[in-house]
Amino acid sequence: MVDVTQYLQDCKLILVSNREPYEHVRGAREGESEVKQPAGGLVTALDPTMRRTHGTWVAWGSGNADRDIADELGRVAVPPDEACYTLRRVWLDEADINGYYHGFANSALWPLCLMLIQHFEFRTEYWERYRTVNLRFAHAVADEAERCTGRAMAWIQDYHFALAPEFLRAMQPSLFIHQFWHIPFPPADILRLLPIGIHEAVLRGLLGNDLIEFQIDRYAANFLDCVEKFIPEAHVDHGRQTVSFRNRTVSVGAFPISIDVEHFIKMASSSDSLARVTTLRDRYARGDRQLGVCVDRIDYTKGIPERIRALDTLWEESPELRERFSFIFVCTPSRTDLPAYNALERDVIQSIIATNTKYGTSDWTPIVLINENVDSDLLAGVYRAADICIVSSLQDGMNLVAKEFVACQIDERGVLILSRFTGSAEEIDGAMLINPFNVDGFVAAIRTALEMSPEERKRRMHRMRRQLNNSTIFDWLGSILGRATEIMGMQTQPVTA
Ligand code: ADQ
Repeated sequence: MVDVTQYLQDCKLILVSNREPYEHVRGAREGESEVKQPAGGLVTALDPTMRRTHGTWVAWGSGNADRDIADELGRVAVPPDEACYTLRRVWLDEADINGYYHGFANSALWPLCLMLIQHFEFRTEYWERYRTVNLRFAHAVADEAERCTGRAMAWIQDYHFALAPEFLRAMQPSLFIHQFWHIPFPPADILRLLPIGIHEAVLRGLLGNDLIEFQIDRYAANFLDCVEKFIPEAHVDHGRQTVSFRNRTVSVGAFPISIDVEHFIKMASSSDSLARVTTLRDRYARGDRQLGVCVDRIDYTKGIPERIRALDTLWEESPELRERFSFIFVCTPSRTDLPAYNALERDVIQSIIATNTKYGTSDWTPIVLINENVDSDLLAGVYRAADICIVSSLQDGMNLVAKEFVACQIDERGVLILSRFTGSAEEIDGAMLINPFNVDGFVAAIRTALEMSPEERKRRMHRMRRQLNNSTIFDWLGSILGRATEIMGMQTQPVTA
């Protein structure tokens, strides 16, 4: 494993994210609270780094008992059983959550960056709240930086904080600030759907960073194009991937995120997991029947209706393929405060019921829906049991499900059908690439996957597993922190005459 602490020996890491790594929630009995650690790749990867480097994590205090535990500044030592680092909670009221989080972040920036503009909605009130909350976060980070006796670096996560870097830069001019953008960055013609003045403000906000990390080069190039078009006082160097802006240099680059590969392999190899594989295959893949799997948050970017349509078309056009395979859909509800997400969930459930009614028999369920969040060790067993995994995102910054499936394919029997509009498609070599909008191409890919020989499956999966082993979440962390400290070093070097 890459030792990321080597980069932070004399530098305090102040991490900023919307979600917190530990949430205190009220227990069943009055006065009691319990701690929850939200599932997800980012917390899993960054919590050990924070534990070892004793930094500070600044995040929204979203638990209903969070205030009872924190001090007057919102600070609390975590993990609760073994205090290693500081969690600084930023408080949001209902109007903040509606405007900043559901509003500008999830109803404006999210659909815009994912280029699904039919879902894009801009309200001035959302924008104003987003600004206010970004400013509040910047104040919290600046205060944490001031408490440091030595050097510090602020590392901001994602599209919730496009304005915080500029605010923070004004408060702490010499602080090293960088940001990882988890989702795509759109081309200029899409970004300019934000009102005049707003898209420029988003770009100027981001230019408060010293380094901006994107998933793949194309998103970095889109960002540079947008800056060139909309920020006249900035000078873009496409070759070096830098922007000269307000007497500073902002670097951008591609740093594809990954997963804790070893952890997934370990979960998939466990005896529990093997037992689960046997049960699942007995139930859904007896004889020569095959088993497919899909895992997503129910989000309009994931192409879930498109996937159901492709399966339905396949069973309609090729009756001989009915009863030959079943699909497990592990779909967890997401952003349920937004009407578009509720409507999508209803639509997905109804379409699955309709498909099952149309083709199902007493012995065969075409699509098995698990409509909830499933623990990652259970997920590892499902990935291992499958013969096919479909990732059909209409757009996706990276898509970690594709990597999790590859990691858990210990027996190398599975085929990965992967949308070419994911960041993963540009990294993983060995998947069957699809365009989820092209119904016939999608159907043909599922047909080819079903018919693929065991040797060909093994050959492809083996190649993907080898690549993945060389590109884990720790490699990602190491390359980002390595680049950040390299730039920091150049900034502090004395200028020679
Ligand atoms: P997401 O849009 O959430 O992430 P993805 O990368 O696929 O997309 O990550 C989803 C994670 O949630 C995976 O770890 C997956 O296992 C888990 N998950 C999904 N459905 C689940 C379920 N039903 N039960 C349990 N776990 C489930 C954003 C960007 C992506 C980018 C990541 C990381 O949109 O493009 O890859 O951040 O940068």
